[in-house]
Amino acid sequence: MTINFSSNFAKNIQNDAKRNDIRETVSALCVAAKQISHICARGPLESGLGDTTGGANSDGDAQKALDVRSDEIVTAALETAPVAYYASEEQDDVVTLDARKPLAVASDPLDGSSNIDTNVSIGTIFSIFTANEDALSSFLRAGSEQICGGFFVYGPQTTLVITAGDGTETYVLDPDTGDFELAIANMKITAASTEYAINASNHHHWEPPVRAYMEDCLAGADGPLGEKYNMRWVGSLVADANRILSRGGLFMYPGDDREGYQAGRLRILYEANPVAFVIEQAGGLATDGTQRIMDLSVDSLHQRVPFVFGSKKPVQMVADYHDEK
Ligand code: AFP
Repeated sequence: MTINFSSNFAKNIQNDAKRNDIRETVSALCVAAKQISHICARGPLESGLGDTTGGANSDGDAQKALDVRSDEIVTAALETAPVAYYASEEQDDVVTLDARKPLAVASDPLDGSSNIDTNVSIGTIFSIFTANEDALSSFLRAGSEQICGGFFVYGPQTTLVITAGDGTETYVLDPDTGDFELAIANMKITAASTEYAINASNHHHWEPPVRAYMEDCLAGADGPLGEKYNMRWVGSLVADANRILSRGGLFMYPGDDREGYQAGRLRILYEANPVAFVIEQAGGLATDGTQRIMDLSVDSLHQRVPFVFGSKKPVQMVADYHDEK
């Protein structure tokens, strides 16, 4: 046993067999997360974690050693679970594990690669669907079809933030027992917040609505928004998302005019959709600036999407700035 599920977890999944399939798959992901967490905890004692392997993922990002190792660990764990197909940031195409099995899992096995060598929180993101006959169509579908989603954070604690469509929960890997224990049930994000997360170094590449909103935030209490704003940017989506779940806030990775960044940097299948699922289930909002992320069509495995999420009020305000454009 690796995780002590709450009595609430997946209780809305009427079909016992599917509920058990989800539990088995999440348990397998917990086994993988424990291994990755252990490697992260050893850090520089595990030489070369942040070294590039010479390979690149489908997006052209240089693959780091821990990216590839995490992908191998997640794949091996899912081979023990009721999972037919696996789609990963580190694999160009869908991997068929066993086409007879009922589920499909998409993952960013190691989120926040740029922070690997800096002892800053990184993580693993996952999204679970019911498998279709065909491998690819099991993933080219709207995020609203997810049956479970979440992410692990490898930080001061190793945590799991997860939803199966009936609220968002946080589990902590208890170093004394080696099991994931429920720590926070039914998480709720504050509706209002004056804290934002964006990579401000891209300011001059932003579209006018994003630039206008950010400049009004920076204008502070004497500005049009009449409040002092604060900023945080970790460079690991899982860490920024976890902070926003904990104390509210706004995250933005908008599209911009850099080569290849017209649709932002984050991938809709295994980064934006699972994070949007946990954020919405905790009472927040998640959009591409205007549209609900989980309503958007997914036309390719590594499709990028502008991503705005967090407390309802600021996310809605960003949409208003786009409407006023
Ligand atoms: P990966 O290293 O897994 O691609 O994750 C990094 C990331 O996708 C996400 O975790 C961060 O929020 C974002 O990129 C950081 O982007 P910048 O390096 O442009 O700030």
